[in-house]
Amino acid sequence: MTKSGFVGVVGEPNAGKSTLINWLVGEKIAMTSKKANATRKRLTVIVMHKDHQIILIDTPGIHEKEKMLNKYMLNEALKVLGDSDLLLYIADSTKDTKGYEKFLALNTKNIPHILVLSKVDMITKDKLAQKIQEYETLPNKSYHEIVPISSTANINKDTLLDTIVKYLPQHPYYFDPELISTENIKDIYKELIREALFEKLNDEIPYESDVIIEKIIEKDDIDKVYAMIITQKNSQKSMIIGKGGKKIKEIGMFARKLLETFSNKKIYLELYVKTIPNWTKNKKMLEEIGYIE
Ligand SMILES: Nc1nc2c(ncn2[C@@H]2O[C@H](COP(=O)(O)OP(=O)(O)OP(=O)(O)O)[C@@H](O)[C@H]2O)c(=O)[nH]1
Ligand SMILES: [Mg+2]
Repeated sequence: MTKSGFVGVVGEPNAGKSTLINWLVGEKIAMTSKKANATRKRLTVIVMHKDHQIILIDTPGIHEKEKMLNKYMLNEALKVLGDSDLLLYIADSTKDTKGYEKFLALNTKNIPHILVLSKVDMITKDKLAQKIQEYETLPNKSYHEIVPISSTANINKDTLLDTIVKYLPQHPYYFDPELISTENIKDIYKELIREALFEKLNDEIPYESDVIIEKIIEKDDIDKVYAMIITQKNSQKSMIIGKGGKKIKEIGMFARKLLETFSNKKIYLELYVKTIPNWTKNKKMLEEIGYIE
């Protein structure tokens, strides 16, 4: 009677997808940000619940923009729409229903989905009831259930996990139940360093920057991580470094804490910055960073 399956986590940018995944697995593994369009690539996280295995796939927010990088991001989300056993559509409860209506048009394979109303700690009970009503009265709605949650205020975690399991297929475990992710350490560290860029930099800089992990030397008690931050313009490079190296030091300290919390080890982190003009629009460069398949 074991159940196991792939659960795509989709929704608009900033809806709270990555925060929800970290909350369900109980580890800070996916990068999150108050700025939208943070996640760029799929990320697989495995959650065991009552002897069932839920394989969650984090995705970039569904949005349309012209840049090649943004097209790649949308494509990542669309692939997961087609490939999953079940979808969680994460809808920010403080926003309108338009994102969900767009999703319905994209879900052409009619993959079963649960509508997860996120951030309910930010609204009153009355507003929540009203929001649920709005979704219930949509003529073409096709979710199996609505589950209101808050990842930051820890509301309805077990209800959500039980609901996910209810719609999972019967299947033996796909992965070792000890595993929390199929990603390699390089990709996880890269994302956590990207979170530091999103946290510490403003305007277009986080969107026009990325991280390439050059080398990790793993020892029992310490990981030495050598990473390159790439950005599009020399002016952005100067901002990332900051006066007397102040900014890059802040970025490094913030990133190091995230890496240490994740790995439970001491981290030595060396960062340097390189300008690569127009890398977000350059197919070859995107491939090198791992964004185009
Ligand atoms: N108050 C509140 N804030 C939340 C909750 N969940 C997420 N957030 C905040 O919403 C913002 C976006 O969260 P993310 O998890 O990065 O959103 P996302 O859907 O992964 O965004 P993209 O990767 O850009 O598509 C962050 O500032 C989170 O702290 C919640 O339950 N309550
Ligand atoms: Mg995200």
